[in-house]
Amino acid sequence: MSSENKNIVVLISGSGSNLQAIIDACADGKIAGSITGVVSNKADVFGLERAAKAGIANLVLSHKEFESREQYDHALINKIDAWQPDLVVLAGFMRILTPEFVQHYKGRLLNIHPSLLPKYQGLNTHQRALDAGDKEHGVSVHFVTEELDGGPVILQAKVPIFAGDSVADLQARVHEQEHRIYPLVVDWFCSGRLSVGDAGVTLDGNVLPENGYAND
Ligand code: NHR
Ligand code: GAR
Repeated sequence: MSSENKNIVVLISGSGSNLQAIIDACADGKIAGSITGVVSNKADVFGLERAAKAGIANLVLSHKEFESREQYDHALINKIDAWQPDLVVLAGFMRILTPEFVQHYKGRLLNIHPSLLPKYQGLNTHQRALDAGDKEHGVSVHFVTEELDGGPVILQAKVPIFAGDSVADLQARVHEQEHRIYPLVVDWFCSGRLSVGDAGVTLDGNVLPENGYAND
């Protein structure tokens, strides 16, 4: 394990099961970093309890208290930067971020999106995959850019869709994969193996293909 110890800030809006997966991986020494703070845009979500239980600084910054997205994101930047992040991780964070925010964390902002990007950018991905009659679905970890769910993909995991699956079935199957791949990608970044530049995403000095690492 690397001796580096990067600061990670995680943004959530809900249950925080991906936050928990990252907390657990840090505790197990599987991530060359530690979470220095958690922000939720929603009060009373379970993810905040997870952070508190792990002894991680956390706060609510409600978008409802701001007149514009620009003002909200400006305040969000100030809160996040107080924790001196090397990496900012969106883990079920449900607010679209302004270009100013994205630019500020350029190259150190990750998202996990519940579809096989570029399919199903935006919301309700599980329902849309079912409606389309897809035979497979999955999840993508990507660097965030101004283009919503359009930033370069780092790693994807696929799951099958079975006849009769409900949204809840599919969501549970995807979640299982999310909890495997997100901590892994966070560690790649923290241990200095992963970066993004003009050539695209680089892992261990190799530029990755469009769909990320080892995607068939
Ligand atoms: N911001 C930028 N600039 N680029 C991305 O790729 C982003 C982003 C912010 C969030 C996560 C994303 C996802 O994985 C994400 C990626 C929220 C919405 C949305 O429509 C869309 C995509 C994602 C997150 N949010 C509504 C809004 O008006 C609010 C919806 C709600 O509160 O339930 O911001 O899917
Ligand atoms: C995850 O499935 C994540 O992929 C998805 O929200 C869930 C959050 O779960 N993200 C989005 O839909 C972003 N628009 P969690 O709070 O238990 O980590």
